[in-house]
Amino acid sequence: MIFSGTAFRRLVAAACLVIAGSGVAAAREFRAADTQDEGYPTVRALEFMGRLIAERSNGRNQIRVFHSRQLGEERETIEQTRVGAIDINRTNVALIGAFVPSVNVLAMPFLFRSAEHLHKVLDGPIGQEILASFEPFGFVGLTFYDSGARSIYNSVRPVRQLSDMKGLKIRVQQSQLMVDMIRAIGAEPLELPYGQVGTGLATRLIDGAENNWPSYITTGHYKAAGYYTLTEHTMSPEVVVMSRKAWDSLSEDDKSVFRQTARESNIFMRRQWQALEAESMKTAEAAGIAIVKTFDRTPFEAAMADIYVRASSDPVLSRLLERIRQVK
Ligand code: GTR
Repeated sequence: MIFSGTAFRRLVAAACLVIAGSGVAAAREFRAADTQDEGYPTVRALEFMGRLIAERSNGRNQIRVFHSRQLGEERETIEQTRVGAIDINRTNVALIGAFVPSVNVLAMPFLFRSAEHLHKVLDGPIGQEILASFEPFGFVGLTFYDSGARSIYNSVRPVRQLSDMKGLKIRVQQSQLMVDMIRAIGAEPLELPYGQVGTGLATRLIDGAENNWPSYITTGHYKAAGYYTLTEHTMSPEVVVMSRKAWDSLSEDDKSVFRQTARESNIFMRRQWQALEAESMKTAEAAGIAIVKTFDRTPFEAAMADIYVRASSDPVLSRLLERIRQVK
């Protein structure tokens, strides 16, 4: 059927009247970015948060999750979130540390004694203060998500001692702190976006990378880099932030719904994380990955001393470090 210009305009006007008359408020869609793939716990947690928000606003607010780097690589999505082009972002603290300096404290090497220690810090006043520290930089910190501990993997040799790191080209996240860490232990760091690590391994641009068990497995990196050493050199968690622009447009009631549902999504995420870590380790074992579990970690820790010396010259960072260590 072909309408004349006038007839088409009348039709549109009539349709608008019907919608307006129905009293249904237009739903608002918030775009959320996550570099991980569909089904990864962070993506599922954002979707969970979205469902709660939709329910609690009677469908008025909707979250649309763009996983698998659909909105770009992590660093770009952080920039876009800062200017308000993306509303919500789930990122690793190591990356957003380039924009919000005090957040870097959570990525410091060998800082947390265990996942329990990390959780106590994140769930307590220090975690709250760090989330609040995002605001002057264009973000609102909503909650943290688990990311386990990061360890080094490569395709060249099993790393059993510090000297085995020498000369290995190791991909790191786009983060100065991560560059410093890998350099400190004698390897050559190379900053690459997450989406390029697979190709980097395949083309031998890099010899390896470092990540937690679930990322090592879900990306398929384990197929190209079969030596995994449990260095557990950092426990940098994930964080969910909202752009200040989107945040400022929310009513006070909506703000508290976003904060509350983000916290609930954190609990939801934690329940899945440990199981997935264990399952991923089993997948690696079944695939014949050479996992180096028992080795002397002390020289790795000692090699990071300069990073701590530099951090302690920053009064804010050094006070935070001291308080984190005191958390029992
Ligand atoms: C993952 C993290 C991603 C990304 C990635 C990386 O553990 O969930 O957000 O930062 O590491 O190494 O780039």
